[in-house]
Amino acid sequence: MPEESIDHIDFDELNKNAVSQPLVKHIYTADPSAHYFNGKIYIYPSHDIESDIPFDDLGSHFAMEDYHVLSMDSIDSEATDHGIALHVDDVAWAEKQMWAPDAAHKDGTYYLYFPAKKADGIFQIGVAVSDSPTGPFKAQPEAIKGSYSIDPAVFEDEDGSYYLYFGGIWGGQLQKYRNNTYNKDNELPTPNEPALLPIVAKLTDDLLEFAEEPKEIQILDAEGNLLLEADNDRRFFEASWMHKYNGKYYFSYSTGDTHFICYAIGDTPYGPFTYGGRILEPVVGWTSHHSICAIKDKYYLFYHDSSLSRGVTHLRSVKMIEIEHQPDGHIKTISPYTN
Ligand code: FUB
Repeated sequence: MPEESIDHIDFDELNKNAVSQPLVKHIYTADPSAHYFNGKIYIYPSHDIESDIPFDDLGSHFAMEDYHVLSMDSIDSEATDHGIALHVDDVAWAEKQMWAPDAAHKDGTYYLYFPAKKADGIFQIGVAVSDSPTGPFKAQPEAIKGSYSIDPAVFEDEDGSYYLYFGGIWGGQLQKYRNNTYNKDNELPTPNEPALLPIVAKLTDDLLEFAEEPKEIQILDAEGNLLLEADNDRRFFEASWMHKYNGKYYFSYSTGDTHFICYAIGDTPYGPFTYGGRILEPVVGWTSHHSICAIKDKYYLFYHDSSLSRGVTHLRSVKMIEIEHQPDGHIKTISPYTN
């Protein structure tokens, strides 16, 4: 939701009408990546903090330094905060801005994927390992080779393959890359060119490296054309997520400056994906970022908003709500403040 509209919000009324409430209130949390590991819900969010860094379009005021893992015994239980799972000071290659993370589980080991800026100001994605889903996690000494930009989301397919989706424009720096190569002079495409696309790479068996060159995944309109840069209501901005439903692959993402969480449907983890619609209308705060997690036979959207901080865009709170796949495969759109 654009910041200029926040002055007019009656937060007491808005919170009363919200379809869900923050899962924790003692710290600010955002970008929730939720997983159902061994019969329990684990949420891997960003840990938002106050910062005196001036606001800019690159998100410099999102100055997060560590990660906390939350867990819930069931969808109705209180969320438990397990404390610091990883701090930027313990990541040799990273300097600042511990943005949206995700996690995976394989053979009793847990992997935390996270983006951070190096001393040269460039984002890369790292991985840290633990034998517990709540950490503490030990970071690999270097970032994942060939990784770049932000918002890693890991997807375990039914055949045991793991894929890492990533990328985000503006502060996420994706516009600086073409064919996996950085050039500081690269910018966004012009309005009538195809929009930049999210990136995916299959992971190696140890889940620590890319098993292949990262590639773009295509998001197409109903006519089979790539979405254009000017199509701000539908084109990819950041916050990749993948879930599978009824044999189809659902790639979901944020449209950033238009504040929608949208999805596109495909037949393989690599796509192509055809735009399907909106999952979530704009929330309070500039950013919108989510995950979708199957818990027993239902699907839940984990998302965030800035209602607890009364509109401070970098002080967000994670929430959850059930979503519904309709018989034709489309997902019913959620309006976050219409309870
Ligand atoms: O939390 C920092 C950034 O804001 C995330 O990486 C983006 O997806 C947006 O939510």
